[in-house]
Amino acid sequence: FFFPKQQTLAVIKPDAMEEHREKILEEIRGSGFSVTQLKETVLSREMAEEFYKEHREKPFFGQLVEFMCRGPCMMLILTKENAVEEWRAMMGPTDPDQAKATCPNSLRARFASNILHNSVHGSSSEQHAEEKISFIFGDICSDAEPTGDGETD
Ligand code: DGI
Repeated sequence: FFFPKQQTLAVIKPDAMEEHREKILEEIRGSGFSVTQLKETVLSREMAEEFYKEHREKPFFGQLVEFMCRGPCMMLILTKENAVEEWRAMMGPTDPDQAKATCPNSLRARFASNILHNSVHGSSSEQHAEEKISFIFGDICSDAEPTGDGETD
């Protein structure tokens, strides 16, 4: 089957940054994803709230936001055919207990501590990917704009 190239947003969450970041990056590259953008950032509370706004009404929203801004995250744009689905498959289910039972090779089965501290994020649809990529990387694109100091291309 042929799938068109697709982009997704991947995040290495604060719990995985110290011990597992390099391993996760290595596995991403080894699985045929191109890392087309990458940046390390500490989310502000406001950004974390906006990032997970779909979960605003959930009982775990407060702890989710707290966790996501407790330290640096690695933000990545991954490009590959069928990237959204393939990255979700590589992450495994949200809950690492379920991941261990059903997808023992997945990143969450190996690196996540619990359903909240679950190491990685991936967009759940192409539309979400587009929205979150411009939310996270929109500033980089505007930084790259000409500064208007007389230089032309
Ligand atoms: O897309 P996922 O990250 O797999 O899962 P999601 O979009 O349903 O939830 C977003 C994040 O919210 C998830 O990665 C961790 C957290 N979360 C989800 N369900 C629970 C949860 N946190 C707690 N404490 N309890 C939950 O049931």
